[in-house]
Amino acid sequence: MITKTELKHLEESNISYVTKSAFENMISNFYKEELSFFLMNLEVSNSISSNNTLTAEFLLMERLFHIFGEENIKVYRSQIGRFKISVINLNTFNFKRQLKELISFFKIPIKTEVGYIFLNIRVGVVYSATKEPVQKLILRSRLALLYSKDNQFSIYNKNMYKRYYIDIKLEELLYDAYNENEFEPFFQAYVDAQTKEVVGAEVLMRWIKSKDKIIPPVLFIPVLEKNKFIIEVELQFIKKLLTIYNVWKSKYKKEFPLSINISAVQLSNLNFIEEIEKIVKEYNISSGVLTFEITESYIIDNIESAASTLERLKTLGFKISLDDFGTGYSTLTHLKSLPIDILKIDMIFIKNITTEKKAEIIVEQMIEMSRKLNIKVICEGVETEEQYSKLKEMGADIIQGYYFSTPIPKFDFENKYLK
Ligand code: G
Ligand code: G
Ligand code: MN
Repeated sequence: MITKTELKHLEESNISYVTKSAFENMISNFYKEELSFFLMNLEVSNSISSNNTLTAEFLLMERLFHIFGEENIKVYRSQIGRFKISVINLNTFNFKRQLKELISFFKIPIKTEVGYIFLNIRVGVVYSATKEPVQKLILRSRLALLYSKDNQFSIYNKNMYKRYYIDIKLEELLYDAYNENEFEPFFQAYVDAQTKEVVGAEVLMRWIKSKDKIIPPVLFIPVLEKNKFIIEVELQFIKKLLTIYNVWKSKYKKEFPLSINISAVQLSNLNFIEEIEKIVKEYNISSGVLTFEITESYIIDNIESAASTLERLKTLGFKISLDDFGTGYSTLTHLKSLPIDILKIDMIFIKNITTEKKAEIIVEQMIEMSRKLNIKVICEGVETEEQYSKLKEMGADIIQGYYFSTPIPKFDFENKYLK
């Protein structure tokens, strides 16, 4: 724990930041002297309040000096919480180890006498061996920062440039697509394993760029997640989905469950959940119709906040489905403590179920365990008759996969299953 006196002391310490031009000159000189060095582009921020960003900066400097040695580093502070730092005379191995040490200090809240300080730190790194003019090195470190995650560092590589230009272009196109309302739900049937009846569907987003250009989510959702635009896009998408649903409901007098995928960025956004609540009221959707599919990795990465977010969704009447189950380091313990209604066994297990005894045993056990925990099981990626029969035999609840249907547009889904 850091005492009040230590904090005060820290804040009164005289940190000597260098100016921008001094920093740039210095790097040029490193070159002339053939010194090897690392350039870090570092961002430190408070997770919630920003009133102690300055304290954060002091803590950061204290750690930096402690880990790298005050004599080895020079710091230019470009904005509040943003720094460019050069570290000289190091080998890569040491540098990575020290960076990890720095980051691990910020990973858990810092306890002080006046309360905890929650900080995020991100670091983009470039190594001098790339021998480029200063401006280019700085740009590269910024790119590396852009592609780093909270409490991680990323080291510049050439592909980042390519990715950057593609991402910028894609961002613009995605913004146009949002304005043109081009995101469309496709539907993939959920089938009762015992009766082969269609009992619902997974809704999968597609970007219909033009009539014959259908873009799958893997190509654009990561960009939307990065710039957080996924929130707006998904809300627009859900409105479109619920409009379709309500038309079907009154036309066919049928209600059936729909599963929507949501990612970590969305679940961590309080406003997103409030907006969903409003939309569901506005569209008069019965409780229990919507299930949210969340991935196992979201829970692992957000273990503290996940429980309360999921409880909140449950209170609002939504069901929770754990997607891609078995692909992370498995969360059997979480199944007990989290409010999960459905578990989706990932297709990597289903794939080998008829050829590998081990896969068969694992799936059988997952089904058995879920039954005991009163959790429904969906088996993803069923592609063959043999796989289907096996799963039916094992007592699986619901099946999804190309054996029954691929994800299809609304008209096909309506013609195939609703009429
Ligand atoms: O349909 P396809 O297999 O291409 O989907 C790939 C991934 O995209 C899936 O893992 C799915 O979870 C994700 N995905 C599909 N639709 C949505 C959506 O509306 N929102 C989010 N966040 N992810 C989606
Ligand atoms: O991660 P998530 O479970 O949300 O991803 C679902 C995706 O899996 C869908 O986008 C769909 O395209 C894909 N999928 C569904 N059924 C099958 C299948 O039987 N085989 C394969 N290869 N992919 C499938
Ligand atoms: Mn899914």
